[in-house]
Amino acid sequence: MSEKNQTPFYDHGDTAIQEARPQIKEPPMYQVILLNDDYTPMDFVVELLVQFFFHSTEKATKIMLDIHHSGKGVCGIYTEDVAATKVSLVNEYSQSNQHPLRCEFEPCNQKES
Ligand code: TYC
Repeated sequence: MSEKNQTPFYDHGDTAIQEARPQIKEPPMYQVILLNDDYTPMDFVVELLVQFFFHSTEKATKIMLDIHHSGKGVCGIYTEDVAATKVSLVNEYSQSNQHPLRCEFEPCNQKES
């Protein structure tokens, strides 16, 4: 573009400048869920909750028992890529130990069915 075509800007000291507000939004969050089954040993689930989700042994035991009684439970809440990575690592670890334990993730605002 040639400089001739551009309208010159003269500030006579009466120009009001409004700063744009930063367009920052919280990322959508996902909950990582463990499903109950009849075969995976309880202590394997507790150790997994400590190792992959950094819960204390006491909290991990509570989560494991909650899953055992209710069918599923939340291990932690993360951004999408962190949740997806945790799910892959946990499922690979369970499979490599020949346990049928299943881990999934879903958006936090998803309605319960
Ligand atoms: N129900 C299993 C048992 O009785 C224990 C268990 C708990 C398995 C939680 C999976 O996500 C799970 N050995």
